[in-house]
Amino acid sequence: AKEPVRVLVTGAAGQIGYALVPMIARGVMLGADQPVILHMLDIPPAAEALNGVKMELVDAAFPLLKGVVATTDAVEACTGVNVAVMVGGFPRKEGMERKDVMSKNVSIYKAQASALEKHAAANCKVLVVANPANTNALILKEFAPSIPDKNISCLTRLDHNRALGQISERLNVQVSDVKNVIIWGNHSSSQYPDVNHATVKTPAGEKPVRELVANDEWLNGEFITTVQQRGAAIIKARKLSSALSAASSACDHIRDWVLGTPEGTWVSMGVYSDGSYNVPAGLIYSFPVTCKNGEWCIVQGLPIDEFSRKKMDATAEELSEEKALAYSCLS
Ligand code: NAX
Repeated sequence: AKEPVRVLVTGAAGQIGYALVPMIARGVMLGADQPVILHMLDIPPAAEALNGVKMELVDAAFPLLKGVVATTDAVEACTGVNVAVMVGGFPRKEGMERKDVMSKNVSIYKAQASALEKHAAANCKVLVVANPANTNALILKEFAPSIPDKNISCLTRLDHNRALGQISERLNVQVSDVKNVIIWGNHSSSQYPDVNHATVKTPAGEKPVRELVANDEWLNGEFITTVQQRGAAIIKARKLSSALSAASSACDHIRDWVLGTPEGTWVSMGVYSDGSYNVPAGLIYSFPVTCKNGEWCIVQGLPIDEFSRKKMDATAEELSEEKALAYSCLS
């Protein structure tokens, strides 16, 4: 039998946490034959609710779940974890300045970076979900210098999956037959959902999405804004932000990272830029990646047209500004 993998979920008493922990305990994230021990962290005001989640995990009698740690102590939560999903953060409330929200998250991610660096298992893989996701991940990276850059990422897989979903609805095809969309840049409304390399599996072989949709106006307009604004549309409809889709995408992100992407398929991950595609090095930016043996690798050599270039640069510019704002909170 396999040794259990320890998975940390911060903000585990929140909405995404509530959807995510049962998925992990059912093997959706790491596989149906992989036992897990869940480490759940939240803050003292949520301690009672967190304990309630722990009670429900016990009650669900998940065969793969070999233990649950529920705590408000970051050191205890981080100790020995192999995978860390960082969902906890400070949300933007109405009337708050961007700088004030950034400042709260910078201090949270600075502290949790140290706890992970000192106490997580060697080679722990980190996924930041909490917003501003890219910049929180960058702060985490800066304050956990002994964790390799390659082990720190942020979630843009939800945006990627939303793009697949929109194409599948438009063409009335199975979502599993659509692949290789790309989310470039920030997990914010400046992100660029790119279909220029996306394909659909048809009885006559793989066809480009552009050819099948045959409507550049829709692809360059409404498709992009729908994906960019999907989070807001969910809030409007549900009066709560995306939770089940965020949790499911977080599982997809870790599963593909650990177990590998299928041959010929790439996914989007927010990762530390090495300057590929002329994206400034030193930002956490969403790129198309393939994964093998537990490591991601940026897909190289895709042709970029002028329309894409502008959008990729605009979202990089926003990330550079966020980075500057985050650093100004440190001094
Ligand atoms: P909730 O407010 O329901 O849950 C957040 C939880 O984090 C709360 O239980 C809170 O007590 C806890 N928390 C706060 N500070 C903490 C700290 N220092 N340590 C540990 N826990 C802490 O929010 P939820 O809807 O679950 O969303 C969580 C985060 O995901 C938000 O930042 C949200 O903006 C972000 N999202 C990111 C997405 C992505 O694709 N990257 C999509 C979904 C989501 O909007």
